[in-house]
Amino acid sequence: MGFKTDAIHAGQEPDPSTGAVTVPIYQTSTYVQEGLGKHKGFEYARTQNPTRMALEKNMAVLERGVAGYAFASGMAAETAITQLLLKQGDHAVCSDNTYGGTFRLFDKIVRHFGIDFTYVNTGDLAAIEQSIRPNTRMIFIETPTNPVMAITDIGAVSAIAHRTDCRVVVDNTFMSSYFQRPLELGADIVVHSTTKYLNGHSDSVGGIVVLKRQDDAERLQFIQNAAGAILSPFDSFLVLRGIKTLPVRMEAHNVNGMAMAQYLSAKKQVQKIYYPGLPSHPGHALAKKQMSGFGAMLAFDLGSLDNARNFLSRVRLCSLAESLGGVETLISHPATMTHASVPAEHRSKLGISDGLVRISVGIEDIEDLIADLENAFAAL
Ligand code: P1T
Repeated sequence: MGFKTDAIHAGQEPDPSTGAVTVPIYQTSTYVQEGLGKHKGFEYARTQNPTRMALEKNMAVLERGVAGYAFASGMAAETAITQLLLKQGDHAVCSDNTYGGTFRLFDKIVRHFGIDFTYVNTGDLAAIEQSIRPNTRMIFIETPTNPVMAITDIGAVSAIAHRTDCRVVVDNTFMSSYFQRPLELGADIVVHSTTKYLNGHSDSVGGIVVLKRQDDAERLQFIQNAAGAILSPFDSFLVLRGIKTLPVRMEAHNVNGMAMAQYLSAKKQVQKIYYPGLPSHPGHALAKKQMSGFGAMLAFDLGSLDNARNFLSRVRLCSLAESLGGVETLISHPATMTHASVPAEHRSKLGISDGLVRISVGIEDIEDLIADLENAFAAL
């Protein structure tokens, strides 16, 4: 089936007891058993829940994996991946530019279990080769990165990793499965914060992991149940519903993202702009090759904290808020918000300056968004 058909139907059958077209919210913690060892495959809702399992099957199809597992947040999903791939004495390589919370998880929690991390520019393949050790078990990449939209070649990194017993994990949150499918490009595991484009309406927090290897899938299913950070039935329902319109939303985001990038490129107050759809972006050619759209995340540098503060204090239609990927436009200041946990020195090396503003362009009328920003630019 085509992607749009799968987005609506994969993993979902009319409810067997009523014929309900939409997968119901199975809001139950347990299931009655007919006798000892006699049940319909459902014992306890941490282990099995039909609403969550429909979402998991749907995402396994959309990402072309063997199975998917849904978690209580994007961070819970990433935590489960570290539990799957890493043990004491192992080493992992990670993009030096990821969502700040990913760095915080690895640096402030996972590292304390005796696991060593090397942070590299994963756009630099030679740097990746050099960072690999005999005990490297995971390369974690985010592409495009949050917030400066740097692009990593998923196929090339996978080819390097697979010379040894090392898995490639791709955080696909920014592109969603609609514009980029890492498993098809060679990666082993894909993770999303479903909080963003998959759900798409800024009303649920969740995460999902899709795996290519059956052995990894079986182990992650065990971890999901044993560690227990499952997505709730209601949140599963919301994400499943959101995914039905993922293709149409992403197309609309893409159009607005490009229009916004072109508008910002022409503003004299913008010192630098980061959007992979612009030919001036260093990752443009690679982005064109491995993604089928450029999305609607972009960042731009206003030169100073004062400029960023003044600008952000004047937006009205665009909401000053963390998060991204909803139908409404959100605008944020990475240095003090999403990336505050990244050391200042490291931030400035990556381009996350005090003047950097990030925008998640929604699907409102672009003229209204531009009018809102015009008013904010007038303060600078
Ligand atoms: O917030 P949560 O659902 O736990 O997802 C974490 C996460 C993982 N990966 C990426 C690329 C992300 O952007 C996020 C969360 N990001 C934000 C909250 C933000 O505003 O960037």
